Amino acid sequence: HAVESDLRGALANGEFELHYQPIVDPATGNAVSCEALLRWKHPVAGYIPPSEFIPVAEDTGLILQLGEWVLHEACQEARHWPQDVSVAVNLSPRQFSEPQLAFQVVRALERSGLPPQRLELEITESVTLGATQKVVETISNLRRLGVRLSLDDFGTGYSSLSYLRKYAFDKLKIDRSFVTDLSKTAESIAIIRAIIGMGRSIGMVIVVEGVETEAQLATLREEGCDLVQGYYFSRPVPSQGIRAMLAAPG
Ligand code: G
Ligand code: G
Ligand code: MN
Ligand code: NA
Repeated sequence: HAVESDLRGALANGEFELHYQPIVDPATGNAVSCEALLRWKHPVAGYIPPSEFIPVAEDTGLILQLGEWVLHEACQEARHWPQDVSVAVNLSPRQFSEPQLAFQVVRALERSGLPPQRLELEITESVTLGATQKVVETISNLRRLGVRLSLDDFGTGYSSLSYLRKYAFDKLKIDRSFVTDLSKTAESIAIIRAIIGMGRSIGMVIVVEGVETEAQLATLREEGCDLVQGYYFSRPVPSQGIRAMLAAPG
């Protein structure tokens, strides 16, 4: 596993990259946004996935600098896209509990010139479990800036309907674990249907992650989910790849 000094060095040497994965309208196949996913391009070891270094960055506090880099990079990149699709940036719980987050977001928007409506922030469901006043304040500060908020990995924690109402997220991203069995069991369809109905009833846009097959897509279309994301459409790809994809939709 990475250590703090490796991560500081990597940040200083420009070894981090963002890859982008389209989030698609199932009716048209067109991207409406793209999720930025962090990669460490190590000069010797090659690409290192976030699971190997995000926890270290969180523990050491380096996530604040790394997260600021991600925000800037993602906003700058989205300015180069040939369509006005949004960019979605993942925030870790530690970033979310820091008061400077809203300032970092403002700076990234100002420097890049990206309109706030084109930035989405993804927050994992476990963040809401703290239910602190601070979390509520951070969310409302971010919303006032005009950025969109998504609740990520939904279904892996214990959020209730009342939680979702209280936090006023724009999008609900149903965790990919719910999609895996979709073509196999009636229960899995019933669960997705229930989550979609629940999210809809409080005005959220429903995104289903981890779509890998035509059969899964067909089921999700039938269930009326708003947006889909997964390897079936595209793996996360580097900047040149996403620019090419957005330049030649369909
Ligand atoms: O792309 P991949 O499956 O390797 O991503 C694994 C995890 O890393 C996901 O939970 C994702 O949300 C998280 N992640 C990816 N990019 C970032 C990032 O820029 N910041 C934070 N905090 N988490 C990220
Ligand atoms: O936690 P978060 O939802 O941010 O993580 C997204 C992760 O899911 C990324 O690491 C991305 O690479 C991965 N991912 C995206 N689409 C698929 C898919 O269709 N199947 C699988 N297994 N993983 C996916
Ligand atoms: Mn995510
Ligand atoms: Na997720």
